[in-house]
Amino acid sequence: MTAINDVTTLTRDGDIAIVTLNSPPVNALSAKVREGLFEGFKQAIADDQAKAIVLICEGRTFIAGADITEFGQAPKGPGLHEVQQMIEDAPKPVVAAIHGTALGGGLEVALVCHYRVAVPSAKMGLPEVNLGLLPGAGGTQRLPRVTGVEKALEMMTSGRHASAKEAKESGLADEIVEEGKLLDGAVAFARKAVAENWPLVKIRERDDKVAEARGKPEVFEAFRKSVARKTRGFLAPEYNIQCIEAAVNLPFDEGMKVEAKLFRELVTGSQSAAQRHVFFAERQVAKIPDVPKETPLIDIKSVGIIGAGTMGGGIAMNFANAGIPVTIIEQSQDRLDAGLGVVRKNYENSAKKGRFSMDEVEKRMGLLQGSTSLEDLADKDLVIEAIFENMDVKKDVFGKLDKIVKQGAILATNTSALDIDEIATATSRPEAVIGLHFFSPANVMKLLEIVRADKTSKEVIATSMALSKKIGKIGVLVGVCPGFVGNRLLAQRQREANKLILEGAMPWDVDRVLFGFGLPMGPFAMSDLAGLDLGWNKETSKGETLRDLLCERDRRGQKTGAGFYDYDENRTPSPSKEVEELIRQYAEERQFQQRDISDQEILERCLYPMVNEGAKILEEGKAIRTSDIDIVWIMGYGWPRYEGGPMWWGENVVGLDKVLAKMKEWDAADTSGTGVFKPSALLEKAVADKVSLQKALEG
Ligand code: 3H9
Repeated sequence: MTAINDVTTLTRDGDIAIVTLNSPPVNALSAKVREGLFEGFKQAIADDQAKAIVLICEGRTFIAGADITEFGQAPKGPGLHEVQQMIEDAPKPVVAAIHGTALGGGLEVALVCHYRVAVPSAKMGLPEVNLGLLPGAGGTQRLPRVTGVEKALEMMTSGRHASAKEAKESGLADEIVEEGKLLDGAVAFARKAVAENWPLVKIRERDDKVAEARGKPEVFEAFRKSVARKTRGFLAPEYNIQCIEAAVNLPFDEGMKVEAKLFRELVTGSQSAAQRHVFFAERQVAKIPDVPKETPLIDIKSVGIIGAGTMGGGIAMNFANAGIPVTIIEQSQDRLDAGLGVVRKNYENSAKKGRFSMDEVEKRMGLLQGSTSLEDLADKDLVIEAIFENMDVKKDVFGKLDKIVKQGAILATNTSALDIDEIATATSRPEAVIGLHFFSPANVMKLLEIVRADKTSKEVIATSMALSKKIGKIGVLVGVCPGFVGNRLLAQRQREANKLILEGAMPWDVDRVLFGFGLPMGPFAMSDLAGLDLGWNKETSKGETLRDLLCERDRRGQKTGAGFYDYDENRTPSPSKEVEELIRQYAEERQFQQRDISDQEILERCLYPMVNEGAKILEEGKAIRTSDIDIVWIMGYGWPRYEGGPMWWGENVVGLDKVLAKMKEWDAADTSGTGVFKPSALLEKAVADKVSLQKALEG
């Protein structure tokens, strides 16, 4: 055995050389790995006794891509293209042996090998698009030459990982070998290639699959249309498509030039920087400084949920989907039946859309039990209260749970607004109490705010974080404060949006600007969708707010065909003359000066206060790090990933100094006496010290 460097070894099994990489955690193509590959292959090629070469990785996976932490740094060591050329031009067969995930640059290395074998559990993909990139090591030119254009388009614009089975069917893998016997299988395959004198396949020389799409621009146009909605605002999907067009229409080397040019543009651009930030933010968020990884977890084998309304039913589905039995409690059998009926309908709709079978519907429904007695929660490991927002009622429920539910269980509330420390006082075990704030629809939305109260134990926090992963959510640990993190930021935007329409902007102006920024919809379209009469009552309406006035005219949102907007029978919105007049009159009566408001001002007024509020949340210790706030808004509110989240955007796209200057300007001009624009002390400190918010926070 020869140690090439500390991440690469070269060995020989008879006449087969084996280059092995071992660079945890994911064998990413760092300078060291590239150097190991370069030297390892050089020596294996020079070894006359080696008739073929196998490339294999140790640890949990084959190469999972370029080392993302190296982007933006000066290049060191041999370039990836150089390594690839040596492999592709090797005068003896090279076989990639794939387990885990061959992703991005990892798959691109496998694609310059002459053959690929994989175990059944292996996955392959080019997920660069999710980092705002395109495969920059020949993947855009080679993948379509293997799989054909349509599959390549779909895989590269979605970043999806294909299974080994699919890879075999599409030609990405040449053979599937027995799980756990990858090395033996790959060596046997290589030996066969030598014995039978198989050709040294260079994918770059293949033309048949791309030729099929030549002269058919409609293939690309149709594809662009099909992904337009999903990819709105993102640069990378379109750039990936252009590279595949180049693969079809240009010779290989020319296609490579297009790939290199577009890759450079993306990797130096702000979208990819933001999306790479989100990649690491998603992984950071699980790390809680004072809750070590070794913290013991409570085994959650059964769950109780109080409330079979929209929220309770949606929450229950998450656990049933993960195979965990749930008991749902309601006050009456009628409500229970109605709630479970809605859950069943949801599952049946999913089955109709082909997501799973009708048997699966029954299996999941079989995990859901209803009851009208809290006593049935006695033996549950986790109980989640999901009833309406009333402190007295919640405290009453928690007092009862304290007496009924076994010791050691977690008592959680799904409140989105109330003080969890106060709820915990209703029990004799505040260490067991935590907030699990699901977002609606709870079975769909990825975000879970995990709200740590003063006395919540580390075990309860660690278990909640682990559980969020198990049910397919991204859990973000936050502290108790009004609105927690997500809604606290939202309230800033909502307040300014409401003011802007009294100062001269129209609801559709505000919505257009925020939609254009990349959010899924603006605040007024959102209100119309949710229903303006949420919490509004005809009998008690005082006609004081715009909402009162709209509801009194039966403009209660999409469901009544009118709200801030007019809606046609397809629920397509259009600006409403009636609403415009109503707003102008309302503003006039309250002596608001109406003026022209620029799109830029709308954007700044709606979003800068969110950045300022995020900084306040950090200084109060209600979120652990700036990137956690970004994750809340990306996962829970649709902040565009290519803008990195509100804190990233404020810091890297706008500039903290600019945000601070505006906050000061608005604060000085504000006569309301509410201090809503008061700059955060942390923001002031970061700007004064010329450091990031995170740095300012850490000291
Ligand atoms: C590319 O290849 C560009 C080329 O086309 C062009 C070149 C010219 N680099 O996710 P996990 C870290 S772009 C650096 O928790 P899992 C990760 O941060 C790349 N670090 O594990 C984490 O660190 P920590 C295309 C990386 O088992 C640890 O590894 N490839 C990289 O749930 C474990 O990760 C991709 O986009 C990396 N490439 O999932 C694949 N990848 O422990 C990106 C991971 O300190 N990676 N880390 O928090 C993944 O999708 C998942 O990590 C993977 C494993 C599926 C591999």
